[in-house]
Amino acid sequence: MVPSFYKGWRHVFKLDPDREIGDAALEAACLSGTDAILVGGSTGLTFDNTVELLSRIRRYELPCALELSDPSVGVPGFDGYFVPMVLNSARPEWIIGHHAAALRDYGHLLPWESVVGEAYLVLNPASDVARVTEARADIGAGDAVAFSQVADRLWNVPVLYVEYSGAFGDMEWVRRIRAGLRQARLFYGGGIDGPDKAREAAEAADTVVVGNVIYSDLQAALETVHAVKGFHHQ
Ligand code: 1GP
Repeated sequence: MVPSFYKGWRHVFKLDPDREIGDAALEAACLSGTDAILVGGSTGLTFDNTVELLSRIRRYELPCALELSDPSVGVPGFDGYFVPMVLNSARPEWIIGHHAAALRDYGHLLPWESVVGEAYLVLNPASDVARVTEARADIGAGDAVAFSQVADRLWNVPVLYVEYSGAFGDMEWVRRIRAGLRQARLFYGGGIDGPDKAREAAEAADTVVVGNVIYSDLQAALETVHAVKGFHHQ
C-alpha cells in the first residue's frame, strides 16, 4: 500500500533548515491552519539543522514531513518522507542514481510505511534546484505534460511536484499537467507571495506549497492559508 499521510493536504508551508526563522514566526506558521510543514531545501541542509528545526516544529500538533534529498540528512521522527527525483534533470543520478546508492546503504533503515517517491518537474531555469540538478527547465508545455505522465502513468509515483521555486508559474500549464494525471497528486510550489497567487494555484493544483514568502513577508504568507483552503475544486 502506498502511504497516504499527505493525501488531504491542500496547503503546506515549506521551511528550509538552512534559513533562520524566529520562534514567533514559526509559531504563527504552525498555528495558521496550514495542513502540514514540509522541511526541505536545495543547499545547506545538515543532520543537525534538520533535527533542530524538527524539534522546534514538534511543539505544535500539525504533521511534519521531510524531503529526503540526501541520505546524510535522514533524521528519524518525521510523520512522512518524500524522496525527490527530478524528471527533467540532465543527470541520471538525480533521477535514479543517488536513490539506488541511498537504498543500497540505508534502505534497511527507512520507515517504508511513511516513505513516498516525489517526482519533481523543475520549470524555473533560474532556481537553485534547477542549477543543482542541471534540470532542462526550458521545455514546452507538451514536454511538461509528457514528463509528468511518465512519472504518473509509467512509474506510478504518487506525488508530482511542479516546481517553479522563486517564480510564479504558468497556471495554465499546471492545469494541463493535472488534467493529464491518472493517479498522482499534484503539488505546486513557486513564487506565491500572497493570497491572490495562492488562490490561483489552489485552483490549478491539488496541494499548494508556500516557501520563501514566510521569510520575507510573514503576514502575506499567513494570508495564503485561507486563500487556498477556502477554494474547493468542483
Ligand atoms: C520551493 O516550491 C517551493 O521548493 C516554494 O517556492 O519559495 O518560491 O515559495 P517559493
